[in-house]
Amino acid sequence: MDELVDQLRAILGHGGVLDAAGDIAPYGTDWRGLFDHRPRAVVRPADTAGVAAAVRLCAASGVAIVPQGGNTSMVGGAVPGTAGSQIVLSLARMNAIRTIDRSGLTLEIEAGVTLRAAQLAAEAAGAFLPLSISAEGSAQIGGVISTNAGGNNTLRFGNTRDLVLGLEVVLPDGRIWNGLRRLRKDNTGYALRHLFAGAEGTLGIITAAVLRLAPMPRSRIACFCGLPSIGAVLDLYRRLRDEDEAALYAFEYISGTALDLALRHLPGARLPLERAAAHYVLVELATTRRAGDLGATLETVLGEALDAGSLDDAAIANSEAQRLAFWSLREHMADAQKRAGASIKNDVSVPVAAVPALLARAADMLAQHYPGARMAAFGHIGDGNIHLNVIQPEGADPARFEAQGDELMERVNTIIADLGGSFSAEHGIGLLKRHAFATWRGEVERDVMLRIKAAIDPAAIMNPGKIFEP
Ligand code: 2HG
Ligand code: ZN
Repeated sequence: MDELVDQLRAILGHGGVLDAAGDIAPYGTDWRGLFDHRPRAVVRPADTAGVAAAVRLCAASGVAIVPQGGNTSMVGGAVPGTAGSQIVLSLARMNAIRTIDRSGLTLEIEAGVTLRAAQLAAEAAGAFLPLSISAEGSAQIGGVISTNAGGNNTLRFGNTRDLVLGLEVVLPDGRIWNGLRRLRKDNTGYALRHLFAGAEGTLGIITAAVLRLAPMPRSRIACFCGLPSIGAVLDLYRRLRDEDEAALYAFEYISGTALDLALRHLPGARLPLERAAAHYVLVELATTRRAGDLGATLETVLGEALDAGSLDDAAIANSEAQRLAFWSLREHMADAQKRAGASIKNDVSVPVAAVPALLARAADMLAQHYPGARMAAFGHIGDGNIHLNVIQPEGADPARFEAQGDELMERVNTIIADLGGSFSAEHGIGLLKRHAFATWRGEVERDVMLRIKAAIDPAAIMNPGKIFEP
């Protein structure tokens, strides 16, 4: 190991390798604080050739590599699975915006560019990157693609993989696959880019990508609504979708419990409505059309929902600052819940129509088995993706509550399976859910995945312990 670290230093320079305890500690801990496994060292290559050289050295010594971007994984996907023996490869220094093709609407960037920086680069060129997640200020593109992150615009533009036209990947043997094509059509054998997207770094290290952009909307309007029931939330969703699906860029759900926690724990947060409600949604409509009158569309639909008894109250943002304030409340849900104590996160999805059954059955299950635990559900309800997060009872011991995590998740998963859903909608498997993965996926599916893994990474050095149990 010491020899490997010396060799890595020889090729990457002193600034390219960290191994002092204080320097490497943050790379071993995930955002949620669930895992804490120090890597042996952290390498920070500045270019693709540097990544390839580092991977070749690790491969020659049979040492495992953990690719890491912004370290915002919700499932421990980007930290070592064991302490002291793995090398974290940080992509943070590979942060160049390579090219923007304004007429072809594509963006080529390196893996270490944060999602926020990528959005701003697109915007500066007059285009729109239709990908937005709460962690976008820190999450880096390589990790976002490796997770196949979803987020707020999925209902209109798809998940991350739907935006990936091309990839550059360093394979576990150190070869570089240059698949940086920017074609809309390219039916030439297996779509490898889709294999690496969502692979959680287990098949190789994404070093650069070509993303599909969209035209910049000419106008946007955001609205914060209070609603009496979960049925009313779905009713409003269907009305908006059927009125103008192309303009429905986001439809985000926040339960009353989740909103209360945000108001309590986020400094300066306030409810944008006059009265509290049982459920809330944040709607965003946008259009590239010159004549598109989003305000009229929204008012018509809200008026109908009000008449039908599906809406209590609504506030339409009257300035860009107010629109951003609505979004800030939504995007800080995870922070608020972190401050509220130990939480067990269930990032689940079901067919949209089954969301009311999911919430009702989960509430019954929690009342029966975890009295006092708070169900702080929120999320991307238009995709049927609910963050069914359960926060510890007030005043309870966080460690004792956390210890019930696997059992509680299993109980949620039983409901999810019954409703034809998924136990991991957008956060992936990582270290956290790998035990559930084994039972969740059938024999055939798991066998095919393991064969793919073995074919591309026969020595199992690429992010080992993620997705599959060792
Ligand atoms: C979000 O939608 C993220 O804000 C985080 O996916 C979800 O904290 C969570 O459970
Ligand atoms: Zn989410």
